[in-house]
Amino acid sequence: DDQRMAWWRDAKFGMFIHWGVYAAPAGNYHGEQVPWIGEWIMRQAKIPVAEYRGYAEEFVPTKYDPQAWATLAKQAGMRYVVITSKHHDGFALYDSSVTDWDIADASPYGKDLLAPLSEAVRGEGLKFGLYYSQAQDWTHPGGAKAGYDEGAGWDEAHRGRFDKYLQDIAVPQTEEILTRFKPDVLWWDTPVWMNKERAQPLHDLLSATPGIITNNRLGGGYAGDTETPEQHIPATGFKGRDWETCMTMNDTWGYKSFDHNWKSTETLLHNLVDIVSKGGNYLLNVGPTAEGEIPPESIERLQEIGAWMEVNGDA
Ligand code: FUL
Repeated sequence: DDQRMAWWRDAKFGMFIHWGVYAAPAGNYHGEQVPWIGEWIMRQAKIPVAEYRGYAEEFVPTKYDPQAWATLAKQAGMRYVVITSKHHDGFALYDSSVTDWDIADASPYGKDLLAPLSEAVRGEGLKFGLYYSQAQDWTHPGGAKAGYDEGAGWDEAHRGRFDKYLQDIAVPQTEEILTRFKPDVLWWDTPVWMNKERAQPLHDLLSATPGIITNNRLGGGYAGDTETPEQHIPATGFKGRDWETCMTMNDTWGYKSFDHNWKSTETLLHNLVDIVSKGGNYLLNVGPTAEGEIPPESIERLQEIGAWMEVNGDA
């Protein structure tokens, strides 16, 4: 296990990428600025499934330049990249064969976004990881969570059995992403209503994937490899556990047009040093636009971090 974790422990610093259809509304719905994190807009504004699907028409990342993203991460001193293969809205950034709610079938862009990024990232010598929202899926029946009954949401279209959703969508998609993109990390999230039995098939898929590193958010009592403090730095590290703080550069993971609350480069560097001194990793987020651009404020900060790394980094 020490051998499996070696690259990750050595990495210290990674890029998180939250990218999907929510970047099109960018926090705005019917002329209103929707509060809170941008990738939750569908849930926050209770947007009906059929209407939300329409945003895929506007998610057309013609300016997507995976090589530029890989170079940016590399030059900032990051050693791995983790991108949302599917977030809570259920939209896949690759051509999934189990649904048409994906970039290839639902967006005019019409082709996979993940393989080009994995090639560019790995070409720079960095590791490539995938985030996958296994427990929340606000598009496929049975996957919505709205604090109501299991399998019910804010739209009739949500009605369905959670177990059926897991079997029809989450398990086959996990299998797809593992075999197609061979990620070095599988980053689960928000294990609402997961239990041992439900997590088991997903856990089994990972067991059959040598070398893969996973976090503590599968649910069902599976500890995974890493603790995942979110948006904060713990006072001390975790005894005997690997850990990674994930954090936004402003106040949202997914792109919002009106979030200008950027942390300074100085703060980001202090965070990195604080985390690394306690034995953790820093997974710092960028939220690209629907056109496929990382916001200039993020690029600027990553470049400044890179300049600091040139003097103070170890590679
Ligand atoms: C959370 C999610 O609900 C957020 O949208 C984001 O992905 C964050 C990293 O994890 O729990």
